[in-house]
Amino acid sequence: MRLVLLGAPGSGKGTQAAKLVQRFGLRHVSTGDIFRKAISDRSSLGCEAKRYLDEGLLVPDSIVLGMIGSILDELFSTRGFILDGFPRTVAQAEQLDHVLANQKQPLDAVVDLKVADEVLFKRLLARKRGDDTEETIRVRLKTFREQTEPLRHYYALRNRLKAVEGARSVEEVFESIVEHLS
Ligand code: B4P
Repeated sequence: MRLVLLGAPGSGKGTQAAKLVQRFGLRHVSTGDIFRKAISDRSSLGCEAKRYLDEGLLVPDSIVLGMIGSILDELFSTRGFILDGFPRTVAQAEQLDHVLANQKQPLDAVVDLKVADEVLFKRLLARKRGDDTEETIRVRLKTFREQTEPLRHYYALRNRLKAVEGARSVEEVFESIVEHLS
């Protein structure tokens, strides 16, 4: 199974990805986790990414696209994968399509976790991660609307989008995703 998890910051992509990995034995790639590890390792990627994460902005496509190619290539030998937080822009989605087409391994589904902004705000503030200040959250939600939300249309046109109401308990959201996938 090859999945993308789409959704605003705090919609529960990481939370649901962990459960999907357990249930289906898929490989999990979170670009957010990759950037946070690079920052804690003080690598050159981390130094570049840090200022964007700190400000609530997306890391530029030039950096993401340079980094993701080799990671995607490794995934095709596995029994399936979840991309959590990638793609986040149309340019990233186009690159992913290109790689998937070369491998003749299309996506099975793009799970779109829908959660209202007030709920996202509360969840992110409660999470208390370094990039979860009030001001940063405001920027991240605006960035999502402007740069990532167009992917809903992109994947709907390709008949891949599965919308899931994400403002329910973790277990209810998970069962609803599993239902969409079966
Ligand atoms: P990410 O790591 O992808 O994080 P996120 O979108 O903030 O959170 P997620 O949706 O995974 O929410 P979570 O499960 O944690 O991105 C971080 C940053 O990295 C981005 O802002 C960007 O700068 C950069 N980045 C990443 N990928 C990029 C890309 N491809 N291109 C450019 N830049 C990129 O859940 C949030 C909280 O809610 C948790 O505390 C959780 O416990 C709680 N929660 C989850 N589900 C719940 C539920 N059903 N009920 C109640 N609480 C719930």
